[in-house]
Amino acid sequence: MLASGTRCAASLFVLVHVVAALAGGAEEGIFTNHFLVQLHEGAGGDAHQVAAEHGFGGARKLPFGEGLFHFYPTDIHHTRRRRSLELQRRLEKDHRVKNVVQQQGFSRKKRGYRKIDDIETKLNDPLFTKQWYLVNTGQANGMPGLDLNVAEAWDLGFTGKGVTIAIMDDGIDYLHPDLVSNYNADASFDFSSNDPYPYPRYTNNWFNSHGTRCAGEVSAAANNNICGVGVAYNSKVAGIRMLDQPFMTDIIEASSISHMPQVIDIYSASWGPTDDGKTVDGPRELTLQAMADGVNKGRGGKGSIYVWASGDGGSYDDCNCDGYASSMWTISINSAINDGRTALYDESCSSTLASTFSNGRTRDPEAGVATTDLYGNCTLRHSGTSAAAPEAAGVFALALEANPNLTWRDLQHLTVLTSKRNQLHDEVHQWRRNGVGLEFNHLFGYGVLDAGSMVKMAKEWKTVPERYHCIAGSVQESHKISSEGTVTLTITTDACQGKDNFVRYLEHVQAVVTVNSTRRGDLTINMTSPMGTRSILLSRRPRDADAKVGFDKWPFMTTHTWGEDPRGSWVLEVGLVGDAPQEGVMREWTLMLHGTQSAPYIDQVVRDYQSKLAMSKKQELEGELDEALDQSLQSLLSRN
Ligand SMILES: *[C@@H]1O[C@H](CO)[C@@H](O)[C@H](O)[C@H]1NC(C)=O
Ligand SMILES: *[C@@H]1O[C@H](CO)[C@@H](O)[C@H](O)[C@H]1NC(C)=O
Ligand SMILES: *[C@@H]1O[C@H](CO)[C@@H](O)[C@H](O)[C@H]1NC(C)=O
Ligand SMILES: CC(=O)N[C@H]1CO[C@H](CO)[C@@H](O)[C@@H]1O
Ligand SMILES: [Ca+2]
Ligand SMILES: [Ca+2]
Repeated sequence: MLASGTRCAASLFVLVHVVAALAGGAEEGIFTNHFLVQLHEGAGGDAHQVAAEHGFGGARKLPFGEGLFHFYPTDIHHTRRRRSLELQRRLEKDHRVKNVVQQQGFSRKKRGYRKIDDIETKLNDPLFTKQWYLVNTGQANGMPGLDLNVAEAWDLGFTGKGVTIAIMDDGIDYLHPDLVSNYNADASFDFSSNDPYPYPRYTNNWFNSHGTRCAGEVSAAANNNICGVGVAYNSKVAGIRMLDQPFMTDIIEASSISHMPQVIDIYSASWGPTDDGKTVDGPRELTLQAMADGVNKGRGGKGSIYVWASGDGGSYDDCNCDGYASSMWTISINSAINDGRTALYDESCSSTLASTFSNGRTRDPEAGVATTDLYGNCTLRHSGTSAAAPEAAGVFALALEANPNLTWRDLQHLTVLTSKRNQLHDEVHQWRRNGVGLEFNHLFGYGVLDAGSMVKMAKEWKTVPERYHCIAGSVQESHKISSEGTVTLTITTDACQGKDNFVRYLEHVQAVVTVNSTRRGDLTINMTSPMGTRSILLSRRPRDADAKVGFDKWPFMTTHTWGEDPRGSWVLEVGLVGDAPQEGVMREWTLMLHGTQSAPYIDQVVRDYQSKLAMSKKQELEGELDEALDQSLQSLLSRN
């Protein structure tokens, strides 16, 4: 041990010298008052003594090899510019000292970290520095660099010009001085009271402030000395008031979602079925039709963009039981808090595509979302996944300005490719890579949106190839499920190969399931793709005691197999977990594949695309080359 330790120390010294020599030329030679000192065998006990005698503050034993110490100065923050040869020589002459290297100073920036002063756009809006979700410098004890990277998109000149975002909510205070200049009155409507003025109804607890707060996150004006700034501060915002009536109807939803689809580009919805952990509900007939029409005919055929909050039901709920969030036609957005953790109200599910930011856990009032509030006020406390969806709408507005040709599917591809793990941390679900190397998480989706990366990729993006739909197979026999045993079903498919609707590169996958049980909330369903990616389609919902309805042809959706080759065997596992024994009957599983026949990225600027993807997806690997990712990317990029 000792011998190898010594050898290690010796080679370390060689290495240190070489590195110092190499770095010397490149970096203006800043030297610190810190020394790497190796003491002769047996002199270790005197390290502090030796350090003190030479004027150091102290010595710290280093674990890299025998007899190695860090001699540090009394004043840690003081750097010197030059090598102190004299001190070096004095140390070298000391008979207890074997080797000495003065430590050079070089800079290592936190990834993605930018000082607020580095942003070229100088903004005078008083709340801008509180908007950590735009530029996170560590305000409110957050993680520096954990933000939407909007500054990079702004620096490139994209601020949402020419893009209109509708906030489908409880109205907008369109007289607010920070919203009035960006308000698009012509595209606004009040479906709660059938008039063109979606002004929020007054209540003394300001209950109807939701829409106004969401609007500010997207389109609050910049550089006007009022509140903060929107993600897309030169975009137009439309108000669609539709939440403020005793009951929602299919007509109100459908009318809202299909309101002026040639003028409104993006619809942001921060609502859905009750997040009580026992509801299974989704869009009704008219609304489904309106959504289908939106993606097919909206925006001149490029498709309306529907952004959806994934839900505030916390770990008791599963957003795949929310048919709005789990729809293929919506981009469903979850939230992280300012230190990268999940918010306690976050639901997880396999249909979430990506995440933005909101508040939670920490009591710091400045860790909330700063935005506009009712009656000309500002707030620091906007919250929930409600606050997350409009941030995404803002980022998508920047991307649409960068390339108005983007279709609704292009935007989903861009989201998958440019969202980042950054410093997101989910205590429950690991980050995993799917069969083509894309990293995802069951709660955060493909990670946090990165506006800078997205606009850069959007600028050169070529529309993805045509989309096909293949019914890969269906298992229709009844299978008994019990708490004792899981039911495992398999569908082996060629993904309609040889037919017109062959799907070779996946986008969304749906598992349409009919199952009932004596306790619906105890059902769990997992599905594994032929490339080995396991999606959790349904997790336990302890509050859901339904014993009658179950799931009736419910389309569970996963985004986690994006880009994969669907040919082969898909495995569905259905089980019952929970405290009491339960039973049920699995009656149908139909597997629906959606995606392209030709490689979606072959028409992109492959070289740039590859390096960008490599950069964005590898950021967290600290530059280590990930061979597996490269290889799977090659296969994704090559024609089949
Ligand atoms: C959008 O499409 C038009 C027509 O195909 C094309 O001329 C234009 O260059 C495209 N713009 C971008 C940014 O790709
Ligand atoms: C589930 O469906 C089966 C077959 O239709 C039926 O016999 C059973 O009673 C149902 N169980 C529950 C809990 O609803
Ligand atoms: C599905 O996966 C989850 C998470 O790994 C696990 O807890 C659950 O038991 C699985 N369910 C089935 C039916 O395999
Ligand atoms: C909480 C808060 O700031 N309230 C203000 C909102 O705006 C009205 C009208 O300007 C003020 O009177 C309130 O004090
Ligand atoms: Ca402002
Ligand atoms: Ca929910």
